Amino acid sequence: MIETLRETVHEIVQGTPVFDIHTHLYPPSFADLTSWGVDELVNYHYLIAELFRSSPITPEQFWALSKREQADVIWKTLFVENTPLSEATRGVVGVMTAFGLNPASPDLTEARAFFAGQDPERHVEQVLSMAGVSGIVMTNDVFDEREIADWDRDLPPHPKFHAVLRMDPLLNNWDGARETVVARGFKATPKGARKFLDAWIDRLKPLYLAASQPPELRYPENSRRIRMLTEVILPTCREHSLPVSLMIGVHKRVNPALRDAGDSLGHADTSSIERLCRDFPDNRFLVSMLSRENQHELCVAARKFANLMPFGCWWFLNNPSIVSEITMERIELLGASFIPQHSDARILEQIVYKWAHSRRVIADALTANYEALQRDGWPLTREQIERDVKRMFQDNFRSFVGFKD
Ligand code: RAT
Ligand code: ZN
Repeated sequence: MIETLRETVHEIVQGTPVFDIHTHLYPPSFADLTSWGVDELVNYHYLIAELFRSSPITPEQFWALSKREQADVIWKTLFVENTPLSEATRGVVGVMTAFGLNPASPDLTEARAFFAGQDPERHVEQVLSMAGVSGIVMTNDVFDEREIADWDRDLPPHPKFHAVLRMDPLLNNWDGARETVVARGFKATPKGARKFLDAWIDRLKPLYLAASQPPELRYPENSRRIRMLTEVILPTCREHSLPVSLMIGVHKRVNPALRDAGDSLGHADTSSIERLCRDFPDNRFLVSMLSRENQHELCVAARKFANLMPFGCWWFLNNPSIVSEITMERIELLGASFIPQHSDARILEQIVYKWAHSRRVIADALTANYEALQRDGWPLTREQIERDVKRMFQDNFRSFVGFKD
């Protein structure tokens, strides 16, 4: 098996459908929120951040342009005048190639015509199949007006798009959150916030509750954030038997002029996560941390607490060299008991490149560890590899959230 091990692992990893546990994608029925096509792809906020490093355009001038004009500026700067070497630019190249479009085109005319000709529903099915994705987990921010408007239209659920109740303002900005809680008919009290969450859980049927957190998250702490977490969110999760996802390490708007592209990161405190897992053994915590420096600590914390599930290589970590390093240390410390990746896609077609890139790196990391295992005398079989990959791509998440379909 040694000679063909790499090919076998790659083949299995390519062929195993993945459940994409955190995205910002929506089905076509969410008219204002669904996002696909070349103008959106090129306007990805990861690329907007890169634009200003290679063009004299100022953020103010950029934001004054129409979306189409913005895409044209980014295309000319990052793809015509420069080589698309970065992960985010390479991603656009991969998507164009996957759809048979010329990634070295001087402009976006051909790509625009191609995407304009797609039927949205059929396109979603095709993209999911190209990416090898069996299910998409959305991010449903119940403090976002557009999101609320779509849910209030009582849209029929899409069989492949699953809801997540996202609630950052409850933890990070109670003064803003209370207005929404009151507007939905609940009191601006911990009890009211709980009822607000109960009502949204009934409506969304989410797979988990989620919030992004700054690196300053500390537990225990005498703060509004920690009271909201321990007295409202964790009891609600227990009552509904849902995990909470904490995505930790974001410094919002370090450069406000860049808007969504202006966020950065910081090193967070992993021992606070350990204390939460210890003090709330009946809660389950899905945790992703943004700083590279937190990754080893998070693996060690997960060895101590089975109610902690590390997931994904998030945002600034989703680059092949870092995904490789993180996946290796996770396998070495946790075996197959973690969720290696999520796409975080904001634009539908991104799942094609994000999963292609991640699969390649995950397969290489698995190959290295299977090779070592064989060297130590283990009789490795194809069925074992299939079982491990399925566990990482599907089963760990399904059993952690209690999802069956
Ligand atoms: O990766 C991203 O696109 C970020 O802007 C965030 O959306 C982050 O993933 C989040 O969910 O907060
Ligand atoms: Zn995200």
